[in-house]
Amino acid sequence: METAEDGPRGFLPRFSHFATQAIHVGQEPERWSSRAVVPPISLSTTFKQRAPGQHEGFEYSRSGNPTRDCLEKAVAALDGAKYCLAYASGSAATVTIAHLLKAGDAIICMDDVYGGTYRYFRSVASKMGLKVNFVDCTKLDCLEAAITPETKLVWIETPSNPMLKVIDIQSCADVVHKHKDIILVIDNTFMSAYFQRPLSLGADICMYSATKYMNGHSDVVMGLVSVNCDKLYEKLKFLQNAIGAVPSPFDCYLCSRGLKTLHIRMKQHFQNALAVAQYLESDSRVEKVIFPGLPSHPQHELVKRQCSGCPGMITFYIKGKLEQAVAFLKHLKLFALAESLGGYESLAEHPAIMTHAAVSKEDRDALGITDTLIRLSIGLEDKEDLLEDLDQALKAAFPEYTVRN
Ligand code: P1T
Repeated sequence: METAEDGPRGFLPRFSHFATQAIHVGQEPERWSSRAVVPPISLSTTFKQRAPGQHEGFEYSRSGNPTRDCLEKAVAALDGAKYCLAYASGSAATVTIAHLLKAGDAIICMDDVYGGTYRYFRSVASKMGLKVNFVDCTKLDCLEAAITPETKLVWIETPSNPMLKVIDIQSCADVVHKHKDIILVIDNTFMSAYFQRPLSLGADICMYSATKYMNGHSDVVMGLVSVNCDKLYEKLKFLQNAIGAVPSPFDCYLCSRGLKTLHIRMKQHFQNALAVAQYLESDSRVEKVIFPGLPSHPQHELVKRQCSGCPGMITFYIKGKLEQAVAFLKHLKLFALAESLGGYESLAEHPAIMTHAAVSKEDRDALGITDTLIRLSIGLEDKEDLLEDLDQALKAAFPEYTVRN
């Protein structure tokens, strides 16, 4: 289904030079006296100055670190951005961005977001005097109607976690930027830099939980933020140092390494996820499948216009009740029952009990995060093995059932 130049049929063409940039930008051996081809891990917390205030760009490792700098330069290139900044986690990046605001300011947040983002906005930021309004940003008129003179930030995840709603970034940017002081943030965690470039579609900030696809190996917790605006960069850089939620040099090294294969991994995640989504959609033990790469997804045409592919995230409703959902999850053998996503290994989880437990029952019901909703992160295993595992877990959940495909 892929052509070398254009990627999957009907989707946005691949971004040019992506793989070359992932492998080379920020990693030039000439940057180090040893000319090491693999960037060294710079563990020193402090850097010797020639005279007070005279240094090679690094003073203290919280304010700047050579290994972090390699990673930030590479990610900026991959996002088509001027700057990138790394933080200790995706959540730390969220908190740091929220510090751009002051008490009394208001945030509009997409109604369906990662449970931890919801928890931070609802239970923490609100205590610091920030007003937060959760809005379904797939509906532009709802977004427009929610904007008040106090609104200073619009926070969007696309596709959203866990309902995989797809939001039109360009149209949201057009609405938001009618007002000159509002910052549009796109949480690009699910798509990764490989499939979606929010800054080129009008977003002011592109952020990631790099814990997911960007690192891709489930061994680093990290956040990344890319911007083009000099002023915004200066503020976020100041906050990176002032708040101090920075990643370790070793984690920066690992994430740089993960990025080198992002383009290969994302293509395979997409292929595997498409096979799993098609399988689930045709199975009578499954109520409904949500995967933006399927024509049945309500924003399938938008995703093709906006992205060059889809990641390995699938959400589906199993038939029956909580009992069937739990039985299915308990019987999976290859898929690990675990939170998180975007690694090479396949994971399954129950959003209502796990990742989105912090979302109020009322909000969960309104969003459709029910007892029978299951989220899959499709990894890079052989797809036949994934399908076999899903099938045997479905059989265990429905022992009396005759499959009618
Ligand atoms: O876990 P952390 O690196 O702090 O990132 C938080 C975060 C931000 N944005 C999105 C879209 C996310 O999915 C996450 C973390 N999500 C999970 C742990 C999860 O299982 O959904």
